[in-house]
Amino acid sequence: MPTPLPKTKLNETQLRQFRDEGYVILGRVLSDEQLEGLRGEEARFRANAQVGKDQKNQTLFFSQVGPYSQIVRQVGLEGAHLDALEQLIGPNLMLWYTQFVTKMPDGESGKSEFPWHQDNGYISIEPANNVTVWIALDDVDTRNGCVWVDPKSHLQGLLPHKKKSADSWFLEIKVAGDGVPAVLKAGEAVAFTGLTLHRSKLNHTDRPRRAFFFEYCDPASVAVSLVDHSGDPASAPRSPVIRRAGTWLARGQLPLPPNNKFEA
Ligand SMILES: O=C(O)CCC(=O)C(=O)O
Repeated sequence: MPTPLPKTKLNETQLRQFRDEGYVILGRVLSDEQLEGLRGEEARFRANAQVGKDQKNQTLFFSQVGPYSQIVRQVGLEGAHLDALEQLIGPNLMLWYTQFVTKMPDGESGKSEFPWHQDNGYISIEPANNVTVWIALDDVDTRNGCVWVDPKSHLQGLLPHKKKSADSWFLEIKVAGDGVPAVLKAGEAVAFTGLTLHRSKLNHTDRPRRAFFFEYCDPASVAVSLVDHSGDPASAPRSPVIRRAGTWLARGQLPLPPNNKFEA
Protein backbone atom coordinates (compact mmCIF):
# COMPACT_ATOMS: atom_id res chain seq x y z
CA MET A 1 0.00 0.00 0.00
CA PRO A 2 1.64 3.33 -1.01
CA THR A 3 2.16 5.74 1.90
CA PRO A 4 0.55 9.15 1.33
CA LEU A 5 2.99 12.06 1.35
CA PRO A 6 2.87 14.50 4.26
CA LYS A 7 1.50 17.88 3.18
CA THR A 8 4.19 20.53 2.70
CA LYS A 9 3.34 23.26 5.15
CA LEU A 10 5.93 26.04 5.29
CA ASN A 11 7.37 27.21 8.61
CA GLU A 12 8.03 30.85 9.52
CA THR A 13 11.64 30.76 8.29
CA GLN A 14 10.56 29.38 4.91
CA LEU A 15 7.77 31.94 4.58
CA ARG A 16 10.21 34.75 5.39
CA GLN A 17 12.71 33.41 2.86
CA PHE A 18 10.03 33.32 0.16
CA ARG A 19 8.93 36.87 0.94
CA ASP A 20 12.46 38.32 1.26
CA GLU A 21 14.38 36.28 -1.32
CA GLY A 22 11.65 35.27 -3.76
CA TYR A 23 12.09 31.50 -3.53
CA VAL A 24 11.87 28.56 -1.13
CA ILE A 25 12.80 24.89 -1.32
CA LEU A 26 9.63 22.86 -0.73
CA GLY A 27 11.31 19.46 -0.33
CA ARG A 28 9.66 16.28 -1.53
CA VAL A 29 6.28 16.92 -3.15
CA LEU A 30 5.75 13.75 -5.24
CA SER A 31 5.02 10.21 -4.08
CA ASP A 32 7.01 7.47 -5.83
CA GLU A 33 3.90 6.67 -7.89
CA GLN A 34 3.42 10.31 -8.93
CA LEU A 35 7.11 10.59 -9.86
CA GLU A 36 6.89 7.48 -12.04
CA GLY A 37 3.59 8.72 -13.48
CA LEU A 38 5.07 12.08 -14.51
CA ARG A 39 8.18 10.44 -15.93
CA GLY A 40 5.92 8.18 -17.99
CA GLU A 41 4.04 11.21 -19.29
CA GLU A 42 7.28 12.99 -20.18
CA ALA A 43 8.28 9.94 -22.24
CA ARG A 44 4.87 9.88 -23.94
CA PHE A 45 5.05 13.58 -24.89
CA ARG A 46 8.69 13.26 -26.00
CA ALA A 47 7.92 10.27 -28.23
CA ASN A 48 4.99 12.17 -29.72
CA ALA A 49 7.21 15.18 -30.46
CA GLN A 50 9.95 13.06 -31.99
CA VAL A 51 8.50 12.73 -35.47
CA GLY A 52 11.01 14.18 -37.93
CA LYS A 53 12.74 16.31 -35.29
CA ASP A 54 16.35 16.33 -34.14
CA GLN A 55 16.16 16.54 -30.35
CA LYS A 56 19.92 16.41 -29.81
CA ASN A 57 21.30 19.24 -27.65
CA GLN A 58 17.88 20.83 -27.35
CA THR A 59 15.73 21.85 -24.44
CA LEU A 60 12.29 20.39 -25.10
CA PHE A 61 9.13 22.05 -23.80
CA PHE A 62 5.71 20.42 -23.56
CA SER A 63 3.33 23.11 -22.37
CA GLN A 64 -0.28 23.30 -21.18
CA VAL A 65 -0.47 19.51 -20.96
CA GLY A 66 -3.16 19.31 -18.25
CA PRO A 67 -6.03 18.44 -20.60
CA TYR A 68 -3.96 15.60 -22.07
CA SER A 69 -2.79 14.01 -18.83
CA GLN A 70 -4.75 12.66 -15.91
CA ILE A 71 -1.63 12.40 -13.69
CA VAL A 72 -0.69 16.04 -14.38
CA ARG A 73 -4.17 17.10 -13.26
CA GLN A 74 -4.08 14.80 -10.23
CA VAL A 75 -0.74 16.18 -8.99
CA GLY A 76 -1.59 19.75 -9.96
CA LEU A 77 -4.96 19.78 -8.22
CA GLU A 78 -4.33 17.51 -5.22
CA GLY A 79 -0.53 17.44 -4.80
CA ALA A 80 1.31 17.72 -1.49
CA HIS A 81 2.50 21.22 -2.44
CA LEU A 82 -0.98 22.81 -2.39
CA ASP A 83 -0.97 23.63 1.33
CA ALA A 84 2.26 25.58 0.86
CA LEU A 85 0.72 27.42 -2.09
CA GLU A 86 -2.28 28.36 -0.04
CA GLN A 87 0.14 29.94 2.45
CA LEU A 88 1.92 31.81 -0.36
CA ILE A 89 -1.03 32.90 -2.54
CA GLY A 90 -4.22 32.54 -0.47
CA PRO A 91 -7.23 30.21 -0.19
CA ASN A 92 -8.25 30.56 -3.86
CA LEU A 93 -5.76 28.85 -6.16
CA MET A 94 -5.86 28.74 -9.94
CA LEU A 95 -3.59 26.24 -11.68
CA TRP A 96 -3.01 28.22 -14.84
CA TYR A 97 0.14 26.81 -16.48
CA THR A 98 1.88 23.44 -16.77
CA GLN A 99 5.10 22.51 -18.58
CA PHE A 100 7.57 19.66 -18.92
CA VAL A 101 11.13 20.89 -19.53
CA THR A 102 13.58 18.25 -20.72
CA LYS A 103 17.16 19.33 -21.14
CA MET A 104 18.82 16.86 -23.50
CA PRO A 105 22.55 16.05 -23.08
CA ASP A 106 24.33 19.06 -24.48
CA GLY A 107 27.58 17.57 -25.69
CA GLU A 108 29.63 20.58 -26.68
CA SER A 109 26.92 22.57 -28.44
CA GLY A 110 26.07 25.04 -25.67
CA LYS A 111 22.46 25.08 -26.89
CA SER A 112 20.74 23.64 -23.81
CA GLU A 113 21.16 26.76 -21.70
CA PHE A 114 18.05 28.69 -20.63
CA PRO A 115 19.20 32.21 -19.71
CA TRP A 116 18.03 34.40 -16.84
CA HIS A 117 14.38 35.39 -17.04
CA GLN A 118 11.27 36.02 -15.00
CA ASP A 119 8.24 33.84 -15.78
CA ASN A 120 6.21 37.05 -15.86
CA GLY A 121 8.49 38.27 -18.68
CA TYR A 122 6.57 35.95 -21.04
CA ILE A 123 3.04 36.03 -19.67
CA SER A 124 2.72 38.54 -16.91
CA ILE A 125 0.23 37.84 -14.15
CA GLU A 126 -1.32 41.00 -12.69
CA PRO A 127 -1.16 41.52 -9.81
CA ALA A 128 2.03 39.46 -9.62
CA ASN A 129 0.84 36.94 -7.01
CA ASN A 130 1.82 33.90 -9.09
CA VAL A 131 4.10 31.12 -7.89
CA THR A 132 5.98 28.56 -9.99
CA VAL A 133 6.53 25.10 -8.49
CA TRP A 134 9.50 23.58 -10.37
CA ILE A 135 9.74 19.83 -9.71
CA ALA A 136 12.80 17.73 -10.49
CA LEU A 137 11.96 14.44 -12.22
CA ASP A 138 15.64 13.42 -12.00
CA ASP A 139 18.20 14.28 -9.33
CA VAL A 140 19.43 17.71 -10.47
CA ASP A 141 22.65 19.59 -9.74
CA THR A 142 25.04 21.94 -11.51
CA ARG A 143 26.31 19.17 -13.82
CA ASN A 144 22.98 18.34 -15.47
CA GLY A 145 21.41 21.80 -15.62
CA CYS A 146 19.51 22.40 -12.39
CA VAL A 147 17.58 25.63 -12.10
CA TRP A 148 19.36 28.64 -10.49
CA VAL A 149 17.56 31.49 -8.75
CA ASP A 150 18.71 35.06 -8.15
CA PRO A 151 17.72 35.85 -4.52
CA LYS A 152 15.86 39.15 -3.98
CA SER A 153 15.53 39.73 -7.75
CA HIS A 154 11.72 39.70 -7.41
CA LEU A 155 12.00 43.00 -5.52
CA GLN A 156 12.96 44.76 -8.80
CA GLY A 157 9.49 44.20 -10.30
CA LEU A 158 8.95 43.21 -13.92
CA LEU A 159 12.10 43.67 -15.99
CA PRO A 160 12.17 44.19 -19.76
CA HIS A 161 12.84 40.94 -21.62
CA LYS A 162 14.46 41.52 -24.97
CA LYS A 163 14.96 38.94 -27.70
CA LYS A 164 18.57 38.61 -28.89
CA SER A 165 17.46 38.31 -32.50
CA ALA A 166 14.24 37.86 -34.43
CA ASP A 167 14.65 34.09 -34.71
CA SER A 168 16.01 33.48 -31.23
CA TRP A 169 14.04 33.09 -28.01
CA PHE A 170 17.17 33.85 -25.97
CA LEU A 171 16.68 36.87 -23.76
CA GLU A 172 19.19 39.38 -22.51
CA ILE A 173 19.02 40.17 -18.82
CA LYS A 174 22.03 41.42 -16.91
CA VAL A 175 22.45 39.74 -13.53
CA ALA A 176 25.22 40.41 -11.04
CA GLY A 177 26.69 37.19 -9.65
CA ASP A 178 25.83 33.58 -10.30
CA GLY A 179 22.69 33.12 -8.22
CA VAL A 180 21.94 30.02 -6.16
CA PRO A 181 21.62 26.53 -7.66
CA ALA A 182 18.52 24.61 -6.53
CA VAL A 183 20.10 21.18 -6.05
CA LEU A 184 17.20 18.74 -5.73
CA LYS A 185 16.50 15.02 -5.57
CA ALA A 186 13.93 13.60 -7.98
CA GLY A 187 10.45 14.40 -6.64
CA GLU A 188 11.60 17.52 -4.76
CA ALA A 189 10.58 21.06 -5.70
CA VAL A 190 11.59 24.69 -5.47
CA ALA A 191 8.92 27.40 -5.50
CA PHE A 192 9.59 30.95 -6.74
CA THR A 193 7.61 34.04 -7.61
CA GLY A 194 6.72 35.06 -11.15
CA LEU A 195 9.20 37.93 -10.78
CA THR A 196 12.15 35.87 -9.48
CA LEU A 197 14.98 35.71 -12.00
CA HIS A 198 15.94 32.11 -12.72
CA ARG A 199 17.87 30.20 -15.37
CA SER A 200 19.40 26.81 -16.11
CA LYS A 201 22.82 26.08 -17.57
CA LEU A 202 24.02 23.25 -19.81
CA ASN A 203 23.39 19.56 -19.27
CA HIS A 204 26.93 18.16 -19.23
CA THR A 205 25.82 14.57 -18.58
CA ASP A 206 24.86 11.92 -21.13
CA ARG A 207 21.25 11.59 -19.86
CA PRO A 208 18.24 13.88 -20.28
CA ARG A 209 17.45 16.14 -17.31
CA ARG A 210 13.70 15.97 -16.83
CA ALA A 211 11.62 18.51 -14.91
CA PHE A 212 8.04 19.64 -14.68
CA PHE A 213 6.53 22.86 -13.42
CA PHE A 214 3.14 24.15 -12.36
CA GLU A 215 2.19 27.82 -12.07
CA TYR A 216 -0.56 28.96 -9.73
CA CYS A 217 -2.14 32.34 -9.09
CA ASP A 218 -5.14 33.92 -7.48
CA PRO A 219 -8.13 33.34 -9.83
CA ALA A 220 -8.99 37.05 -9.81
CA SER A 221 -5.73 37.79 -11.70
CA VAL A 222 -5.28 38.97 -15.27
CA ALA A 223 -2.83 37.38 -17.73
CA VAL A 224 -0.92 39.74 -20.02
CA SER A 225 0.72 38.07 -23.00
CA LEU A 226 4.10 39.70 -23.61
CA VAL A 227 5.38 37.00 -25.97
CA ASP A 228 5.58 38.28 -29.56
CA HIS A 229 4.64 41.75 -28.40
CA SER A 230 6.77 44.74 -27.68
CA GLY A 231 7.11 43.54 -24.10
CA ASP A 232 5.19 46.61 -23.02
CA PRO A 233 2.45 45.42 -20.63
CA ALA A 234 0.39 48.55 -21.41
CA SER A 235 -0.20 47.55 -25.05
CA ALA A 236 -0.11 43.73 -24.79
CA PRO A 237 -3.30 41.63 -24.95
CA ARG A 238 -4.80 40.80 -21.56
CA SER A 239 -7.52 38.46 -20.35
CA PRO A 240 -8.81 37.18 -17.01
CA VAL A 241 -6.71 34.15 -16.10
CA ILE A 242 -9.87 32.05 -15.64
CA ARG A 243 -10.64 32.49 -19.36
CA ARG A 244 -7.40 30.89 -20.52
CA ALA A 245 -7.40 27.35 -21.92
CA GLY A 246 -5.96 24.63 -19.69
CA THR A 247 -6.66 26.36 -16.35
CA TRP A 248 -8.30 24.77 -13.32
CA LEU A 249 -9.45 25.98 -9.97
CA ALA A 250 -7.31 23.95 -7.56
CA ARG A 251 -8.70 25.30 -4.29
CA GLY A 252 -11.30 27.74 -3.04
CA GLN A 253 -13.65 29.60 -5.32
CA LEU A 254 -13.88 32.36 -7.88
CA PRO A 255 -14.86 35.90 -6.91
CA LEU A 256 -18.49 36.61 -7.84
CA PRO A 257 -18.88 38.68 -11.03
CA PRO A 258 -20.61 42.05 -10.58
CA ASN A 259 -24.42 41.67 -10.67
CA ASN A 260 -24.02 37.88 -10.87
CA LYS A 261 -23.25 38.15 -14.61
CA PHE A 262 -21.92 34.61 -15.01
CA GLU A 263 -20.46 33.92 -18.43
CA ALA A 264 -21.23 30.67 -20.22
O1 LIG B 1 13.76 23.84 -16.48
C1 LIG B 1 14.57 24.69 -16.88
O2 LIG B 1 15.67 24.39 -17.30
C2 LIG B 1 14.17 26.13 -16.84
C3 LIG B 1 12.83 26.31 -17.49
C4 LIG B 1 12.24 27.65 -17.23
O3 LIG B 1 12.71 28.40 -16.42
C5 LIG B 1 11.05 28.06 -17.97
O4 LIG B 1 10.57 27.33 -18.87
O5 LIG B 1 10.53 29.16 -17.68
